[in-house]
Parts: sequence; structure tokens; C-alpha cells
Amino acid sequence: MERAYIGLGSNLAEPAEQLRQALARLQQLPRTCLAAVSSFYVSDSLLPGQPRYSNAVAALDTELQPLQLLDALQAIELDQGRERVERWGPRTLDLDILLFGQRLIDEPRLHVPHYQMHLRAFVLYPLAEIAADLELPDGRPLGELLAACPFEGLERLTP
Ligand code: A4P
Ligand code: MG
Repeated sequence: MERAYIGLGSNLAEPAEQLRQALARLQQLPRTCLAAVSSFYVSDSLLPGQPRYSNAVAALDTELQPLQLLDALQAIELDQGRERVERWGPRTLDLDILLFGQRLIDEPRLHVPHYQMHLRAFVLYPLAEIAADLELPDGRPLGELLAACPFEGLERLTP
């Protein structure tokens, strides 16, 4: 059993509802327990001209292997109407594996830790809500990354 952290994001078709639906699906994954969910946060897109995003982070305790988990997450994205029209385009649902235990994964389909997670307020602040004492595989404490990443621009929604 390993603890994985999943970043959820949506900026189309009622984003908060997309996140709720996705969480219901995560709860039903085989050999997996949805252990914790952060609040939802709203922020501007990193790319100009796109609708604002809703984001959250979930903790999963899973016996799935990383690529099995990726397959399951991509199936959920597709079921919720994700169309990969352009890279970084607006999306009904994006599910990213942020961390998988303390593993470093470098495969064509899967890079873990998720690139740039350490720079993104919409990842770090929700993650800190459910895993304040976390250390990244390179040994950096989450608190150190947070200290370098302003909360500015992020809006936490009360549950
Ligand atoms: N892939 C590799 N590593 C992973 C991983 N750790 N988790 C591969 C999930 N997938 C991973 O992903 C492309 C391929 O990455 C997958 O086929 C998988 O094999 P994608 O989801 O189809 O493409 P994408 O979402 O366009 O790219 P990516 O890299 O996920 O986008 P980003 O960097 O996450 O940017 N602003 C705010 N405020 N909030 C956001 O959530 N998100 C983006 C998307 C831009 N701006 C944002 C937000
Ligand atoms: Mg993605």
C-alpha cells in the first residue's frame, strides 16, 4: 500500500461539480482508499485567456502500480468529457499524479513528482492542508516550498 497525491483541476463546465464527480470516482477505484481531500481553490489560469480554474488535492492509499493508477485516472478524465484538443488547453478535468510514495518515476507516460508542482500555489496549498509534514523525494520539506510560493491569487472556497 502506498500513499499517492492527486492534483485535480478543471476550468470548463462547472469546475467545482467536475471536481466533486471526480472525487466520487476516486472513491470507487479498486484496491484504493480515498484517504483525504483538500478544500477547493480557485485561481487564474497559468495561460492567459482561459477561464479560471478550480483545483484540489486528494490523498489515495493504493495497491495499484503507478501506471495502473494513471490508466484509471485517464479513464475518469475521458468519462468526464475531456478532449485533448491542444496541450495546456482548457479542460473539463485534469488529474495529475503529484507524488507516489517517495518514488521517482521517469517513464514516457509518467513523470513523478509532477513537473512544476513545487512552483504552483494551486498544488502546494491544498496539498499542505492534507499533508502538512510531507517531504518530497528529494528531501525538501513541503513547508520550505510553500514559503517560496506566495498564496497570492489563490482563493480558498469554504466547503
Ligand atoms: N504524464 C506524465 N506525468 C504525469 C503525471 N505525473 N500525472 C503524461 C499525470 N499525467 C502525467 O497530460 C499529458 C500527458 O502527461 C499524459 O498523457 C500522461 O501520460 P495531459 O493531462 O493530457 O496534458 P495537459 O494537462 O495539457 O498537460 P499537463 O502537463 O497536465 O498540464 P499542466 O502543466 O498541469 O497545465 N492554472 C491553474 N490555476 N490551475 C491548473 O490546474 N493547469 C494547467 C494545465 C494550466 N494552468 C492552470 C492549471
Ligand atoms: Mg494533466
